[in-house]
Amino acid sequence: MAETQSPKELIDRLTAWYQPIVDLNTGEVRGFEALMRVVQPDGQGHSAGPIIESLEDDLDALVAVIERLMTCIRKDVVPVFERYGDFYLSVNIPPSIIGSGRLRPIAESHDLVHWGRRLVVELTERQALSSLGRAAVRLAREAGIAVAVDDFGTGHSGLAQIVGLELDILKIDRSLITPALTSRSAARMLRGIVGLAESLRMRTVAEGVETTAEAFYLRAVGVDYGQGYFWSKAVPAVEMPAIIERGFASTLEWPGVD
Ligand code: G
Ligand code: MN
Repeated sequence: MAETQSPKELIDRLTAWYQPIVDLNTGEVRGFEALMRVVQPDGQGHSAGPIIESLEDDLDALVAVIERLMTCIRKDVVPVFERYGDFYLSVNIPPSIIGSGRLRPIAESHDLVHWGRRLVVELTERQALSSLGRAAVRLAREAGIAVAVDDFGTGHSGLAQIVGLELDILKIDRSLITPALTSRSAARMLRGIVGLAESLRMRTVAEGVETTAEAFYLRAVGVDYGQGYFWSKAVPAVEMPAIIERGFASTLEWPGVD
């Protein structure tokens, strides 16, 4: 018999895991993206995407998901913020939450407002360009929280509109990265996007980096940071300090010739 679970039961199963974001020049960890996971009895973390999608039209349930995420961040990340100075935390927050004015009270009740400069809200390209998304960008920045455009390259929305928004970080989708290694026109497009971000004073993060060749190429074209399985999947919070201390410098050294 199939079990049906209430939104609350589904939400209680969620926990946040953290994927490192790596400086392509030094290999140091500059940030983490918090990703919601459902931890299985064998310890594996499965994506919470299907659960969150099933709640998409239920604003109160979405608020409860974000409450849960903030509770995890308060417990997991604030002690790491206190111990290590220089990294940020990215969170995926639906614009409906920010636009309805619910983000700041949630952040306040979890004592996170004070960390505002080190928190980054990620909105997908598609979300950022909707009217709700534009309002959300403004509200997040007014609350002192930085904003990243996620999945850049998947929204078919045109560069011109992104230029009009005040944004801090551009996350370049894997679909723009992989072809750039083999196609000259795709490489030109990637370079153009990096140049645009630079002139808008936005930091760039390459998403979904999986190979050494991609990491070296991205560094060569001037992308700031990378995120992807090449360095690490999302990990449970207890692994964050070791990852910060170790960093990933060795992955960005040219292979030794001797
Ligand atoms: O779009 P967003 O940044 O929210 O996507 C994060 C998702 O991408 C996560 O579910 C994560 O597991 C997945 N992901 C992270 N790193 C990689 C990678 O190197 N390759 C691929 N294909 N997916 C990745
Ligand atoms: Mn994201």
